[in-house]
Amino acid sequence: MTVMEQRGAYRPSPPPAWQPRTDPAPLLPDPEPHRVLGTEAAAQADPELLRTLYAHLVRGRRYNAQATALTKQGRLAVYPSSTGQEACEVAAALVLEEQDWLFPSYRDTLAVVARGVDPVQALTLLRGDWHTGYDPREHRVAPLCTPLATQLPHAVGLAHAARLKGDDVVALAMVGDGGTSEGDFHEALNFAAVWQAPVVFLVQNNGFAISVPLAKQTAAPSLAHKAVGYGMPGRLVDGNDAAAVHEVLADAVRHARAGGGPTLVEAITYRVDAHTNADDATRYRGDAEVDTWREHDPILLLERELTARGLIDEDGMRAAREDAEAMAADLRARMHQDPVLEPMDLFDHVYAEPTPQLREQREQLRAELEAEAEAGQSPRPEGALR
Ligand SMILES: Cc1ncc(C[n+]2csc(CCOP(=O)(O)OP(=O)(O)O)c2C)c(N)n1
Repeated sequence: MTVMEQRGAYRPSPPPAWQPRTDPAPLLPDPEPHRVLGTEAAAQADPELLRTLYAHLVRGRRYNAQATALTKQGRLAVYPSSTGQEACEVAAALVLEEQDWLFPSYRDTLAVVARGVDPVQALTLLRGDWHTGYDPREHRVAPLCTPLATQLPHAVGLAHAARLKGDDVVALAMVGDGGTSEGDFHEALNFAAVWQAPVVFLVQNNGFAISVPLAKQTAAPSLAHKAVGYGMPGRLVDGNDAAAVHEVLADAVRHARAGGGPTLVEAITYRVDAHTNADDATRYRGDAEVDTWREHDPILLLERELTARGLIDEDGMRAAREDAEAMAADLRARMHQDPVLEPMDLFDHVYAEPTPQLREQREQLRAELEAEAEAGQSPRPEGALR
């Protein structure tokens, strides 16, 4: 018998212990991103929700424009605009209950503000201050996270701990398409699924990780497909359709709250502005591509729906713009006031118990500042030293 004949005769049977753990079919994302606006499903959407989403979207866009202007005026060190992605930002904040937690990345200031954080406090980090600017516990919003994807294991840990304690808490963690290539993404999703932690992962696929397009980032059929490998459902949604993003995220939050475990949601969207004010996007993409996405703009899509259903008129749209303008004027005025910074704060909130080295450095700085103050070299405000 030839080797080929022997192989042909060999009929392998599965090893005795093997059986599929989960049926992958229900976990697979639908082939098309979920859409609501402009479809028959839009008739079912709650008019109040659509109006609320609209008001937040218009405010969000104005906030991005104002924050970008503040970088040019030297009031902000850097700003990663989310213009074009407002639907994801706003929906992520609005689907959560008060007791839930939001874990944003550096691009998600709008979600942080929509969750109720003061618009100025939300910019503290990007202003170059050394602390978060807001109390994460007050609004249940973790610090805006600059290292890619590290917020994801934090979200899983918090959600898992809450579940062990019997607290009704869902964590929603936001990440970019580039962030899905990080080890932290893998570890977070793996643990979340194994522990069935009440977490929703929202990937905003905005096409780029700075200059790296998605095609160079991953060979996966979609980012939502990655969910299946971890044993959680993957969902695809049109990230510029605020009603659709809200619906898909709300479903995922409900599922997590009911003990159903985590979900990975991929929202297909587009970053219309450059990566940050320090980036020149014309070096890696053309205007034609950006223009195509401008036609699928989240505010435009919602405005068309609201108008078609007679839920908003010119006056309503003007009122939303005026409200956004007032918010921007307040932001501008407050951001133009110099913050009172206390150098000694540098050592706070680093460790629960400061190390001997930190204590030593702290005393060294205190001595230097006191010497400066005695020599009259430091115009620090009264009471700044402690
Ligand atoms: C661990 C880590 N590696 C590299 C960087 C540098 N970096 C900052 S933003 C970015 C691109 C991230 O792209 P994506 O995750 O798609 O998010 P987006 O900026 O598009 O929102 C990179 C590589 C970082 N911040 N953290």
